[in-house]
Amino acid sequence: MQSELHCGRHRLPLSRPLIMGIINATPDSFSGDGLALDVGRALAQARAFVEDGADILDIGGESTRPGATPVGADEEIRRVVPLIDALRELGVPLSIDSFKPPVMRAALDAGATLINDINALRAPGALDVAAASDAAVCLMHMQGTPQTMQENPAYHDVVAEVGAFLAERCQACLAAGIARERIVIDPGFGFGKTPEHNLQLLQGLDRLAASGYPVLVGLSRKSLLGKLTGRKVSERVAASIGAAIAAVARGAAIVRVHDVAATRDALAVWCMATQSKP
Ligand code: HH2
Repeated sequence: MQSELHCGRHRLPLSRPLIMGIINATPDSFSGDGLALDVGRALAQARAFVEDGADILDIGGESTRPGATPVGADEEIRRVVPLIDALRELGVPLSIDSFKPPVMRAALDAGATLINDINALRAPGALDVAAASDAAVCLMHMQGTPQTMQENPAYHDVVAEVGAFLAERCQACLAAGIARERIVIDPGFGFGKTPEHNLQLLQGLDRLAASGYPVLVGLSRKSLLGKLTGRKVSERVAASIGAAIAAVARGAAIVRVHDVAATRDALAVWCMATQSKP
């Protein structure tokens, strides 16, 4: 297991769970937290996230919820670059949540130091953009595309298949010259998975963590939690915190969340009780 994640000039310790706060520069994100193009509101939210203990801010300009309307690269750049420009002064690593190479490149030029790609750098040119930078990369598993992924997801052994896919993508990154210390993996909860697949992945997370790569988990407010609790998106904070704790207990290194303060408090208690470093 590596001790640090290299994100451009940043070195993030992996001795304690890290919190990635979600900033959605979108009008249509599934959780209803989208800030559209309001840079002022996004900056206020980002500042609050950092004060509340976010280690990374993840900026997205396109919703990837099932069936979302695709957004062109130019529009995505128009949404995220002004935000990255404004958030750079906060001093925390900024992550670009995009699968499009032109968006990745524009975000890196503006100061992002992590590429969070739900497509695991499979788009033509994506690996080259990442390799030409010193940014970290988050490689996520997805079966299908956001438009079709929830139609009929199928696996023989979801943990083994997701693990094999991520291992192949890590190898592709290493072969392209991306150092191990820059790589994060993510099973992609809700991306081409039934609730049962998501549960199996959560229960089998330690098998993915055994690869030695830091594992990022994004379960915050997702439909699995709605299925388990019967609650609508706006009422899933407690379930999201439970999911973050469960993920960290199973080996997750980074949790991607909408509710930074509550997650931080819960993780602080969990870390103390398990004697992880604060
Ligand atoms: N989930 C979402 C978006 N990006 N990236 C990673 N690495 N892992 C995830 O689980 C993940 C992700 C979906 O959540 P959100 O951004 O809140 O919603 P939307 O895509 O509707 O904006």
